[in-house]
Amino acid sequence: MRCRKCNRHAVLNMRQHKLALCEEHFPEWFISYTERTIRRYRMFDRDDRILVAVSGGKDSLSLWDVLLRLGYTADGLYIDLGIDGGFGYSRLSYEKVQAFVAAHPGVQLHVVNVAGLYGETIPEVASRKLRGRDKPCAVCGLIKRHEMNRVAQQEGYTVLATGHNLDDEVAVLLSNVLHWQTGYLLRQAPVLVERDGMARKVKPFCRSYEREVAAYALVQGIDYIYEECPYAVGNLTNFYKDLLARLEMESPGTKLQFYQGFLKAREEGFFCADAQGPVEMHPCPRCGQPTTVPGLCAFCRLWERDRMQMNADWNADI
Ligand code: Q46
Ligand code: ZN
Ligand code: ZN
Repeated sequence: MRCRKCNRHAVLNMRQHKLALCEEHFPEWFISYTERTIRRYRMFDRDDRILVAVSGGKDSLSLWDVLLRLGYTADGLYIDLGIDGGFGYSRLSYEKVQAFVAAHPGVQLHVVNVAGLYGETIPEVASRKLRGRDKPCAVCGLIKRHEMNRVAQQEGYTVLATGHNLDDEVAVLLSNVLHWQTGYLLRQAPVLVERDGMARKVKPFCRSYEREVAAYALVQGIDYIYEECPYAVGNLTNFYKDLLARLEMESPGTKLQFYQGFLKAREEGFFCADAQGPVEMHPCPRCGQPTTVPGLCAFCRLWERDRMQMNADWNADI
């Protein structure tokens, strides 16, 4: 396979774009494709201060790299979840983030240590609250969202960027459609506008295939953690990703069409009207972040040790 631009050996053949590129032209294309996604969905501009949530994985570190190369003001946020999984997952992830920072003088990294701040790691708080009934992902997601918002607000960032790629978005979309989660479909977007004290959230890689992001990290020499979080193994999202990979194999471009078709339907108003009207939000009396039910938000209830087990739907507070 030859590069469309220079006829040299291509490092990646993107059948969905009918485009093969070499190691010089692929990263150029990938960076400009990301810029087009940022502009297309009006994610942010040069005046914004962007906080990139970095996990040490290929997606978030590649995103940070691309935003810096495009000249945006982008700093990082690493949340130490205290997950070991028998191989030091959080420690290894942090080492990758630190290596990235060392290779990019001038960038700022904010670090939140969950156990240091709140007294328990993610597995600890999850086992106290869930009593082993479930994986810690719901608790983890709740804490990460809360901390991203808190740091963005306290440090004056206007935008919170995450490295979710097309494969992530399409797997969530399939799950939301299969279960007709209309509330989640309403909120699944490349940009969630700021409101009620929550930072604007953006996903600049939402139209980029996971293998494109992986190829970008490889070509640019970005060192990232290959291992997934131990709690991600065998989850339903990965099952949907496998199904979608089979569809993509048979019919290249399926994932992109599915996702872009959904976004087009959104733009045409398909998922924009909430039958029950807009959800009323109330500020949490302790942390000030918005919550759907008056009283302490789900995050603050997590740390209420003497009260009854939380039974609220955490996702209601996204
Ligand atoms: S980090 Fe946290 Fe994920 Fe690990 S515990 Fe689950 S939610 S799988 S993105
Ligand atoms: Zn080339
Ligand atoms: Zn709160």
